[in-house]
Amino acid sequence: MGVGGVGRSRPFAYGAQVMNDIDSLRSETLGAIAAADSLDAIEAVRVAALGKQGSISALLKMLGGMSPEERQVQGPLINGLREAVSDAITARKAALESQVLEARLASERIDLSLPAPEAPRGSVHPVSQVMDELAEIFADMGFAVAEGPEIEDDWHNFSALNIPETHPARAMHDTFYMAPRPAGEAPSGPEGQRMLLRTHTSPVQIRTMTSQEPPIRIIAPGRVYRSDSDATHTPMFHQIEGLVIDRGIHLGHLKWTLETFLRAFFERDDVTLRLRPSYFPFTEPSVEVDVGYSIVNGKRVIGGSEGWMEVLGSGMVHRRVIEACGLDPDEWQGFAFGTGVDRLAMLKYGMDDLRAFFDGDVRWLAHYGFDALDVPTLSGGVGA
Ligand code: 2NL
Repeated sequence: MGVGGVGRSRPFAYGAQVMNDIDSLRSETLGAIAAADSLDAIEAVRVAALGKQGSISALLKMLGGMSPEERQVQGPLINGLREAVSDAITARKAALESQVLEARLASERIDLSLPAPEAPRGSVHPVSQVMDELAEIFADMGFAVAEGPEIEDDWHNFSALNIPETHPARAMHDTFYMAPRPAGEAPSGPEGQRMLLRTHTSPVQIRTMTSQEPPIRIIAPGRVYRSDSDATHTPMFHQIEGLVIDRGIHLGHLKWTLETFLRAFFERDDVTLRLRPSYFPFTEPSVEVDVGYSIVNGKRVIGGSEGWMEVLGSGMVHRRVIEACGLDPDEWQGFAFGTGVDRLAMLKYGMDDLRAFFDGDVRWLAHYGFDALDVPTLSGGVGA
């Protein structure tokens, strides 16, 4: 007979009948407990015996209908049965639980003496690493990092920088313009200006000059875009520009700043600078900066004096640019500079193909990338 059927099928009968029931229930239930081979099975036995509709619960309910004398005899017997079954269930459950745990421990065991598994790891792109190095070097000289939109308007990218409508940099082959709106629709930018992808990070400095009071000391690193693509040019590349605006700023401040920056970046004290007169619409005078290099194992290395290599463009901020930003050029002067981050990375870390920078080839990244924990700091060194 099934354990679950005991309570329901038995007619109420006291005395010898009840004692009979207790004995057979005890052996049936204890047998079922011993036979239960899973936690689910033991739970089923518990519900059938001790649950609301269970066989032992039915016996306990019968106590209420008995005479006091009979209850005094049957009560301890039925309660004894309930306790014995309950204890047996608890013990069996504990045994089954430890069996389950043993099985898990056996199947999930790991050998902690094995070397760590080789997991795929990312690396920091040389461009990101160099940007972090530049931010660290300039932060030490009191420069903040400024950022701005990559989609710009004509005024911030060109007009404010004294670049006239006829300047070749505005020509279609250099600048990526946003598609013009169909006739009759609202113009894309402020005051009907055409929007474009910034061709340099100078508009970030324009935005800083029009929104902050001088003195200003900022660097503006970021992506820039030009419609140009060959072995040494990619349509997107990275630039960093620097800007200082204060009273009484002159070319000497510019030269010291660039010299200090280049010596820190290339981690050599023998970096020498050569300033050559040049032309940019936004600076006057304008200077191009060369650094001395030497040849080691057939490769150019910054430092020494075997030749000169151009690394930067710079100059004193043109008074028309200062005026365009709403400042009085007789009170405020400044210098600015700009250079390519990708090229700086190539020079410092000996890479010779610019296009590999943007291929996303994991083998190249594994070779030239940096460990995520190798954060450049001035105290720990900004180099590799
Ligand atoms: C180069 C030359 C340069 C600047 C960028 C600049 C910015 C403002 C005002 C004046 Cl807001 N000048 N930037 C000045 C001189 C040179 O970059 O060869 N870049 C790759």
